[in-house]
Amino acid sequence: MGLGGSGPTHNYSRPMRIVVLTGAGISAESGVPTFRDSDGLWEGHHVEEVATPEGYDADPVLVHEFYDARRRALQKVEPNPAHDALARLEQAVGEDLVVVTQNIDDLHERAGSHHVVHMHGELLSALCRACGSRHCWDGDLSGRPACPGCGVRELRPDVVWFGEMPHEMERIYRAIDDADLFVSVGTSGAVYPAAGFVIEARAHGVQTLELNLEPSEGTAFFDEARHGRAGVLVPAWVNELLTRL
Ligand code: BV8
Repeated sequence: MGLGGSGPTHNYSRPMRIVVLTGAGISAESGVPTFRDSDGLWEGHHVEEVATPEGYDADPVLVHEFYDARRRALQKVEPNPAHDALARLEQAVGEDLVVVTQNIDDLHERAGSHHVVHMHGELLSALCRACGSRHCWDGDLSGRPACPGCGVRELRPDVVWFGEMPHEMERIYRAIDDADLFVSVGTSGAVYPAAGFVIEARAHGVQTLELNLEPSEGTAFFDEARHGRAGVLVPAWVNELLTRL
């Protein structure tokens, strides 16, 4: 395939199936803080306080304020060239590209991507703990608004907290197992099960590529790794791929 990697090559007799996993690093250049970088989101907050069901039960106001602030900040940022490049790739290959994101922002969709799986949930959605219904939500939740479905004041951020099962795991594993290429963009590889996807891909003979500012915790498992800013690496990789497709 000439992507430099020594892994399996793709014969272009059929469309190439691609899974792209994204993390906070792809939204960093849009001004969305990452988690572990020096000024990261977890700085100042203990993960178990703001991103666990137990933390929510212990202090829902603290947790709502944490997510209300991120929801407000989201409305002040825009997609960057890395998001735009993946939307362009989707235009070229359609359903043969699936973007699996750990991010709860909506920047992939705002860039024009449609086949996006939010495995850790979405900031612009509220989940009712009483009736289980989900509602598009761009306002605050700290005021404990009533659920539009059942009227009970039990709306929580519709995000996957530590200890909770990520969304659409079967669909994700199926897409990885059937893929020709697995690309990881802007993730430190510190949080599971996402951090284990490269292993799953390798186990199914899928070519693997890391695009990240620095080597991730799982960098050794990738056939090829390119380090630098997503806003540069992703458009360059997409241009390279589109010349081949
Ligand atoms: C679960 C939503 C049961 C909320 C999040 C196995 C081993 C050890 C532990 C576990 C294990 N399995 C499960 C666990 C426990 C836990 C876990 O992984 N703990 C860790 C801390 C060890 N996992 C869970 O609890 C998960 N649930 O396991 O359920 C289960 C599941 C499946 C099957 C059976 C049972 C649920 C985890 C989800 C938690 N929710 N987010 C919110 O956002 O507030 S996690 C959250 O943190 C993000 O979604 C993301 O996943 C993670 C942050 O990671 P990144 O996105 O990678 O961000 P980070 O800042 O770390 O790194 C940024 C990277 O970008 C860096 O490398 C940097 O260099 C790079 N970068 C920066 N700028 C740029 C850049 N790259 C390119 N360009 C740039 N400009």
